[in-house]
Amino acid sequence: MALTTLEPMAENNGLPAVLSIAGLDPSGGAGLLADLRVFAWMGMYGLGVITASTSQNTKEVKEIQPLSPRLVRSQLDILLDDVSPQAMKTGMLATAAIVEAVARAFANGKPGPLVVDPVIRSTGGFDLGGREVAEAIKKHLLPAADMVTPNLDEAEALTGIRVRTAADAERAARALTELGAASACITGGHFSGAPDEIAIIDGRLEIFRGARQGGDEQFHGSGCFFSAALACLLARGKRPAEAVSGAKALVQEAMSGAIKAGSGNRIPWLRSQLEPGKSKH
Ligand code: PXL
Repeated sequence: MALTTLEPMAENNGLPAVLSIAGLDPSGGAGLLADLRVFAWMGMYGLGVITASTSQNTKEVKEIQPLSPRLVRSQLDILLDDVSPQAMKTGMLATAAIVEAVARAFANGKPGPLVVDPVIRSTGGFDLGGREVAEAIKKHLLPAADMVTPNLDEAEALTGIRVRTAADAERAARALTELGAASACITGGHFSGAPDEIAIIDGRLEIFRGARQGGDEQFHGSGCFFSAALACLLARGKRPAEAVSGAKALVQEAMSGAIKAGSGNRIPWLRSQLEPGKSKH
């Protein structure tokens, strides 16, 4: 069908819009490409504001080139002037100045709930913003966050609390809410024991129990997947606790169906979603 014969999309054809503000990982395992894939799997209309390009594959990150904070802000402003996402997430913001630019864009209100995935370092240990970004997130972005989703290292970088046990995680999650996030969920994938998520939601401790997938295997982009799925469920109007447990179930399913795109870490994949050439509808 010729494009010109298409009807204009009324309210995105009923699809909730979700925005990711994140970096580009060309391997598609993490960052914007991974988020957009999760959004599509979950029946969302995906929007993306890019913060940085990286050169990397499934094995290693080689280089990062952040965009100017001005260009990140300009992408956000023109987009939000026209389209209203039902939820948003941030991933790699790369520099303190970009964190500030994004936070300032939401200083006078947001179109929908915001999930902050405080990306600071890659699983392989590459610096994706480091201490300066952690400080800027803490100071500028947490107050705008409806939910912050750090792993153990990120929780420690944001709060200064060394997180090894569930009790440490509870203290760190509470500290994150005291720093301004409405809710905080510490992702348990890096716990040495069970991969439980430990959250403070509306001031209450909530523990989401999980079983470990693939032994000690590290996946590329599981944190991005989790926060993207969480944003989609919030966009659908789920309450925060329901959204966390739904996102956890999805990331576990995706880890058990993970694909090996290169010779590095496997990438979470939802095999129950559309298969190429087959429609569920
Ligand atoms: O998984 C964290 C992450 C997020 N965003 C981008 C990344 C990575 C890890 O490498 O490259 C763009």
